[in-house]
Amino acid sequence: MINILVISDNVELVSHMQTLHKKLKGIDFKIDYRFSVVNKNPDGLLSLGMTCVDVKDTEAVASIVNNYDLVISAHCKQIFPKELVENVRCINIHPGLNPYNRGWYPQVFSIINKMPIGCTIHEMNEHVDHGAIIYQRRVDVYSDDTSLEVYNRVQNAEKELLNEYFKSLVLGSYKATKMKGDGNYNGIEDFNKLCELDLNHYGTLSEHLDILRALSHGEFSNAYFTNCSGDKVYLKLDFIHRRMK
Ligand code: 0FX
Repeated sequence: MINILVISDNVELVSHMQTLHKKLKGIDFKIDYRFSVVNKNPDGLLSLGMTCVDVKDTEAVASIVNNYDLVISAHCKQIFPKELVENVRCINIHPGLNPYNRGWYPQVFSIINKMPIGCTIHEMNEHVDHGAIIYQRRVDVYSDDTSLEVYNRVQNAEKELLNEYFKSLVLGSYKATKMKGDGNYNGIEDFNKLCELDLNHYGTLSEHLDILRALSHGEFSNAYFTNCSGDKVYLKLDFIHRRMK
């Protein structure tokens, strides 16, 4: 029996993975789903039958190591500790094309620094988004994309990889390849810094459009400046397309 634990804070990925169990026909397996304890809004995950786990808790880690053969992290809000990744096979589904823009919100940084973007399924080690690469898929970025369009394209690519390789991931029948270099990493503090617009920043209009579209993601309030009354004023880009025919 292969015992699998999926730890995810992403409703869409979990819903998708739950449709893939049929791909494991003929394999003796059990899959449990958990969300991370730091998730402040787990309603959607609770409605998928999930319960919570704290991967920073020593007893929880020991229990995972003793009871599971494979842990799949699918957009988990907690970073897995060394004790977990070194004692059970852990793989991560990451919304970025490692080693480029590892860490937070890869597509935001790719829109600005033009590094490739896509998704990566990789073995986990103690560093963030860093282990050997199992499967990857690159996606395009267009000049009229905001962060949201690129993110949706990345998430579709993640689902495609899962459709194609779920069985191989469960069985461990893949060849993982060491990353070519460490690439670069962006933390949440880099994202927060980007959000605080510097109104004296010099650059081309194209560079400024890139910053604003990278920080535009549906209903999220990201980019802001502070007005003369000391209030934060948030802004985002909304592209309107007109066909010229
Ligand atoms: O599932 P996910 O892409 O993110 C999760 C975790 O929340 C995150 O901590 C972890 N690093 C990642 C691998 O998995 O969903 P999300 O809703 O947190 O973010 C989705 C996108 O939404 C993100 O790429 C950029 C955008 N976003 C998100 C937040 C919270 C914003 O533009 N502003 C925000 O404040």
